[in-house]
Amino acid sequence: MKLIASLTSPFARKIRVILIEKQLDFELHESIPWDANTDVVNYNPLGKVPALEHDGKVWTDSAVIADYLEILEPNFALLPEAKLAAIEVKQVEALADGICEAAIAIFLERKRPSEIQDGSWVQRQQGKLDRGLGALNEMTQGKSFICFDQYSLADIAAVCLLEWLSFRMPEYDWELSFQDLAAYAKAVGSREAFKLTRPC
Ligand SMILES: N[C@@H](CCC(=O)N[C@@H](CS)C(=O)NCC(=O)O)C(=O)O
Repeated sequence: MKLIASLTSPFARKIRVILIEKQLDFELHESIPWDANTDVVNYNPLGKVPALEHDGKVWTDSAVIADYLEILEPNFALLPEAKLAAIEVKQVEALADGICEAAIAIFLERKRPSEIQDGSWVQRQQGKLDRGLGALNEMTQGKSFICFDQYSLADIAAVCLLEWLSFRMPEYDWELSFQDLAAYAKAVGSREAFKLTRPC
């Protein structure tokens, strides 16, 4: 099994955490999608990481890959068996991924020369970020895990997002504004799978 990933991608990190939690062996094929000589397009026509090659097929998009791995290795389940409960977990994953996309859009916009940056675009994305973290903060108040008192894909997606924010947008002090979320993320982030994949 080959994972095509960059070491700083929060979406690719979700998959690295899942592979470690499920004790699945994999070869890490590092590829940075923004590099001129990237080979990511050989695996994903969208030119995005992560992609997972296994058994002659290539799976793309972290949510799809997460579903695939859940079927491939049901041990150490990251989704509840009941279908509706599983959708609840996937809903939180979609929220975390959506917040991440908004944050990355801001990060990329800020890399452009300041005179051509679009302030109203950044503001729109910032709204998604603030409201999204507010929602996650409510979901984690006084809780160890987001869904059903159980570690799940929802927690993996949320913590990969939150740690990416601390890594790439340190000026956005989300830990101060969302203290329940910060305490939750610190606890979940102490798991070995997060320590082994933390971007530095
Ligand atoms: N929805 C996708 C998002 C993946 C994504 O945006 N990955 C970024 C790296 S963090 C990427 O490869 N960007 C390259 C590009 O957009 O061209 C997923 O969950 O896998």
